Amino acid sequence: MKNSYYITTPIYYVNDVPHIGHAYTTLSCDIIARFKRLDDFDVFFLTGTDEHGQKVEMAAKNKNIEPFDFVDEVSKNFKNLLNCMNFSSDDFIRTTEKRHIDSCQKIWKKLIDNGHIYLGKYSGWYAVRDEAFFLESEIIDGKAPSGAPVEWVEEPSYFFDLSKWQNKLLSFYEENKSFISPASRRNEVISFVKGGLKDLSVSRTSFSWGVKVPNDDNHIMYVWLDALTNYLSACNYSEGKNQESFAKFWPADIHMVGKDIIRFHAVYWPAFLMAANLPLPKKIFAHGWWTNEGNKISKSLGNVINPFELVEKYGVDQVRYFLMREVPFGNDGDFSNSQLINRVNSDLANSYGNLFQRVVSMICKNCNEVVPLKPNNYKNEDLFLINSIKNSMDDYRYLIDNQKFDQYLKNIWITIGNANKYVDEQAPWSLKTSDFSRMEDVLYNLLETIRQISILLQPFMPDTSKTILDHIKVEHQDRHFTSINKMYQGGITITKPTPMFPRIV
Ligand code: ME8
Repeated sequence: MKNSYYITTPIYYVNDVPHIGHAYTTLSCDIIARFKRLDDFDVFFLTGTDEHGQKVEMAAKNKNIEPFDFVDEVSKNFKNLLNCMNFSSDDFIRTTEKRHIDSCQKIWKKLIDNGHIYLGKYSGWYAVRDEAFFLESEIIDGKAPSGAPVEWVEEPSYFFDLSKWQNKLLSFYEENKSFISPASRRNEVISFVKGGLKDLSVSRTSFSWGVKVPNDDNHIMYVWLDALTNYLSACNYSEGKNQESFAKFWPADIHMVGKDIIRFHAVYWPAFLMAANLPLPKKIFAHGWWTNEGNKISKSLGNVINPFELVEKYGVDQVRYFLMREVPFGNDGDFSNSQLINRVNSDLANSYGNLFQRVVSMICKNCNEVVPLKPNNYKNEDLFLINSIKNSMDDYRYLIDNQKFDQYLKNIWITIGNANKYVDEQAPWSLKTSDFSRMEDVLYNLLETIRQISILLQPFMPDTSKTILDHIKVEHQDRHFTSINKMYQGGITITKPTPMFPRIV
């Protein structure tokens, strides 16, 4: 039986249209999901939309639309992003679905039964933009630490006994060193928890757009308890009889999030789960934030980067490559059109595209469009080239398991660079007259290297890899990672290539 692998994106608020930040988080998950599938895991890749809470209710009100109609409309934009960016998610959860509401009510009852929720009264600050409560001591110049406006809230509320979980959380972080990654985020969370935890308000009464608290219709659940529970809902937590999927996929292998929501995932979520006697996810990875040409991205500044426009302008694999190659995952990054264009022209058009173009063209021109047969013997420089990826598969696995996407790409580009150098050094155009059989061996070795590179690049650039693997006639069942070790079948007829990555002027 295959090993299972469960990966999630945050579920996105439907108060707004998707932007580059949403595309970035989901892209990182798509790459891991595709990699794991090619590496023989049974993958469940979940994304979706967060449709309750005051922020969404207000956005609907501003448009004079009923919340239900509003969320139906906006959540479509997030679904469209999946196609646009070529995301391979297995499920799309919406928090207004019955399966999710049932699952929220189930976990609530469990928390009540286990004695971790009690009724009280909340009075304090609340930031609608962050959907978060703040202590007086956290307020800076009358605002939340994120800069979001806050309002004073006084209302009856149920509380979760978060204060009791401080030591258990700290021991858990200690015993599970990679639970919070990268390390800088781990330190941040540990010092927050060491600072002491207050019981958390987990219901609201001043508005109604949310999941009803079981047995108390005046309250709706706090939107973060509702939202986090999506990770359970999607693998059938609420369905008593049909729990194979839950047994198979829970706990999740990784929740991918932006650094803005680490506290909810690394403090509240494990505490809720422990209190409900449920196993904890294996890892929370918090990536950094993009700015736009040096400025914070915000609607009011009018500098939101629209992923649909970006893909339209530059192409989907170009955008996917740039986002993952430009910035070490976990760090903040600055988006700039000129950098994107540089990357496309130098790494994609000049290096990878050019390698494919010149090798296939030479085969067509010199070998009558037939790929030469596998060589009978190899020189050291041939083996260096054709074995470099084969011998490094465990390194690539390590890089994916540690979210080092830029390093993965850098390593592949070293092989691409070596292949281009091999072309120049072996000079097949002069071998054509001096040693035809050596020219055939050289061209075979190059195509074999291109085959391996394209298999390994599938998670990052699925369309390009498919085009290349189709072009050189690698069968579908031979595109799996175990096939890296199978040598390329020579003797196949191929056609002249068209440029893979047109240069952007
Ligand atoms: O927080 N750079 O939803 P949200 C990189 N519904 N990533 C960015 C970004 C930027 N400039 N801006 C946003 C929520 N993101 C909750 C989540 S999960 C149970 C509930 C990404 O629509 C980043 O992943 O505000 C961030 O965490 C997410 O969008 C926030 O999406």
